Amino acid sequence: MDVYGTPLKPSLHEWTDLIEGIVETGDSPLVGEPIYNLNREDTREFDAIIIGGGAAGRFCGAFLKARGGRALIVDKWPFLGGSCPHEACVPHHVFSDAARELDLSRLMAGKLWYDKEWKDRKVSILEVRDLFLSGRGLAHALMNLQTKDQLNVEYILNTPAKVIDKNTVEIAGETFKTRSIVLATGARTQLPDIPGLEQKGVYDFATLISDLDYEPSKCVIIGGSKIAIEYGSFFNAAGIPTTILTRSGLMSPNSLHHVDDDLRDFVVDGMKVRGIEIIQGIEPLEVTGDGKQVSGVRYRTADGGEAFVEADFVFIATGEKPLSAPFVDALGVEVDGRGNIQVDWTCETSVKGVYAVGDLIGPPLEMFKARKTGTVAARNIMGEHFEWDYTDFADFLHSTYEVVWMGLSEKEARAKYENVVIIKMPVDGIPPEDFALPAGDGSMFIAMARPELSGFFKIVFDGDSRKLVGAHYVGFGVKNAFQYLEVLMKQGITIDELGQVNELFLNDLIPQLCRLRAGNAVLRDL
Ligand code: FAD
Ligand code: COM
Repeated sequence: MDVYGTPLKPSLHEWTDLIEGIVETGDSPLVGEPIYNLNREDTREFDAIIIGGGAAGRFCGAFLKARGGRALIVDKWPFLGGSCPHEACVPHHVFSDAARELDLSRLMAGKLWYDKEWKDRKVSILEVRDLFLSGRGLAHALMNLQTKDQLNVEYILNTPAKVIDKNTVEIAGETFKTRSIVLATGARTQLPDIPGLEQKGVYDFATLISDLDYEPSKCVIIGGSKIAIEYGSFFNAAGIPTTILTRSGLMSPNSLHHVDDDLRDFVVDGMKVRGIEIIQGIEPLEVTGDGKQVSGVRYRTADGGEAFVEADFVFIATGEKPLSAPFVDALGVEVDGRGNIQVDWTCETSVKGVYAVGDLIGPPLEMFKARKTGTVAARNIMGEHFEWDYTDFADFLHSTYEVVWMGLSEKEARAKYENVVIIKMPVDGIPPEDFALPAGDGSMFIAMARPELSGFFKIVFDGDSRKLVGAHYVGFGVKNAFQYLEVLMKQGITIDELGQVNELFLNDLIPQLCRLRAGNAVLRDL
């Protein structure tokens, strides 16, 4: 199918039908047919052919085009945007919104207009999944429409690309020449090496969306990743008894950096309060079952014994592995022990003129890194020398709360600075059930009904320079604030400057508490 050169054609809704015909129903004549948005009259060589049109590849193509270059994005799916709108971040946020609503309903059961039945009610996770599916087509369509009609980037979809050499790519039997190649094929779930995974009842984030066809009644999660916490919190909030089996501790330094101990305790204790069973230090041995349907998980316990937990739903959240093998074979690009393609800070691989971006180059597997590495590769391909170090960044996850952190944990700050000053809520020494703070925006019901669950707040200063060096928050609605606060922190913002910020919500704790202390010539904890 050729869609090039007809502005706003397909329309948004035509794109939706076209994509859904291929992805959802599989009854479209376009199944297996490439979709060409390609200017065949343009005889210029491509500056880059981008293999994979997810966040990393799409942003690479858009930036390169904006810099005056010619980019061609190729994706095996019939839409751009990749895993984020299809099966990863977007459903994750739908599920986390559901978890938050459900948690509030349970905490408020019998109060105000919340039925007292909410306490024990089970809800359908299929319905939440289907709500996501009902909106997904438009998100896919928007990606295709925006990239074609607003960003004017050429692409070929619904067909895989095969790299022949560093200047040649084969797409649907046709050979295309290019000055450089950008690899952006992302990552998939790394399945543990244990028997029983082929049985019905074993899912990951992707097959949960594509395959789940029953309402689980008992869930076991294998793994301790962010996804384990996020999806586990959702399943549990939906009323499915949930057990998390994890090798290392949840939110451990192995998987996440800069996590403050008090913040971790608040999150993990909060999950336990809500009934999630968390078993740490285990080794999964087998997903049991009759060969057709799972019955549970057998695992080695931390003390070397064996144990079994029953389940009709096993969710794998053991991390992801990059889809790099074809490029090692075709180009000989260097990878690390996990298969992550090795790049320098310009995103160039060990093969000159070949770049790699997004999840394919390893952690952090986050949208900001995917999109920005795409633009980093584009800048360098277009002649600008541009380096970006993405190893330090503000981070977040969801439990039934939004959990956000940046900069140094208290422990890290104490190791680095002599005079560390901490401002935090709740206050040490007062029982949390007597202390309805932080009571951030969106937590007011919880603060009044269950003060001890209202949230957690800590900011960390170097008392000598008065500079902010870390911030940690559990509550709602702070991701936005922290993404800008991180920039200010990196620029060296002080407690005095933070105290000058005008708060829009009365309990925005950073400005008000900084203001209360900023008058002190010698800073003190609060
Ligand atoms: P992808 O989006 O996976 O894109 C790769 C593309 O390559 C795909 O479109 C695929 O079809 C294509 N492809 C593969 N092989 C070929 C081939 N041979 N030829 C052509 N095309 C090919 N990050 C956040 O920042 N916030 C979140 O809330 C968040 N939630 C997440 C929730 C889940 C459950 C998961 C799994 C991840 C989440 N992430 C989140 C991470 C985020 O989704 C990824 O970091 C991001 O999508 C990676 O983008 P990418 O372009 O590298 O890869
Ligand atoms: C967003 C996908 S869901 S992309 O980053 O805009 O391509």
